[in-house]
Amino acid sequence: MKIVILTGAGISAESGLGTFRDVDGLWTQYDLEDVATPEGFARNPALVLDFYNKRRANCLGAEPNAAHFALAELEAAHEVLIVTQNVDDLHERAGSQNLIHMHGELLGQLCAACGDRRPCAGDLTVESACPACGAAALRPDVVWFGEMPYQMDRIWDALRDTDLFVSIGTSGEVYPAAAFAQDARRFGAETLELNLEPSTGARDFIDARYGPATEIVPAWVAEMTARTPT
Ligand code: BJW
Repeated sequence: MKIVILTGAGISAESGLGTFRDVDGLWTQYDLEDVATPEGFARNPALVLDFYNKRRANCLGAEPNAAHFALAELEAAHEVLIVTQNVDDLHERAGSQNLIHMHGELLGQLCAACGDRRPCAGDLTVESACPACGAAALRPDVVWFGEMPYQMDRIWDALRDTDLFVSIGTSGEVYPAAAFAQDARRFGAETLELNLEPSTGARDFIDARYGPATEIVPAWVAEMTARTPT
């Protein structure tokens, strides 16, 4: 079976990485206009680089959880594409192979002057020079509000072609990901939401299961693996 899985911050919450919009989420501590927009970066690059340096350190200290590992195992039984909004690397560390980081990666750097993209060697500062062009214009390789998410053509092709679309641990507040369930349904796919609680877009899903990702994702994967013809 072809399965497209959208993941959000909720799948990494039990690994100790904060979500954005929950009661103790990042957007209750920081103004998203300041740290997650190109305009905020232009106003105060040091603040934004510091925000992402701390997030990168948290990410490096975190471990994949049972939900990440279960999704990696699902690849052995089905044709799986994970589209993650998360900028952490927990899916790849759990072993997932077929993965798109639509909002970029914390461990990547992007030169705002020449567009060079590569893994970052450590903390970024306003003095950090681009290895390709020398400009002191490095930023994290993440997608901020008003910017185009990565690999959208590949994602829409997969949504058109999938049998099942599953959304895990995302609030459904941020587009274009928030429209993927509707898109997939229009193209004829089954849709399933796995979340701690119903998301903003819960009505777009045919089926839903609610609970912590480390419990409901492995349980769902076990069912899907058992359904595979031997
Ligand atoms: C658990 C759990 C547990 C907790 N187990 N579950 C007006 C209308 C419509 C759209 C727009 C509009 N004005 C502007 C826009 C577009 C804008 C947008 O969507 N704005 C909204 C605020 C309205 N979008 C954009 O600008 C995007 N680009 C774009 O649209 O380009 C044009 C385009 C046009 C046409 C096609 C394609 C493109 C870019 C969006 C970039 C988002 N960037 C961020 C930051 C990335 C870097 C970083 O990490 O810092 O991405 S914002 C932030 O939100 C981050 C996340 O990926 C994203 C989504 O958050 P997520 O993952 O859903 O987290 P939460 O916290 O919201 O939810 C957590 C969920 O987990 C909850 O549901 C919990 O219940 C659950 N949970 N614990 C299971 N243990």
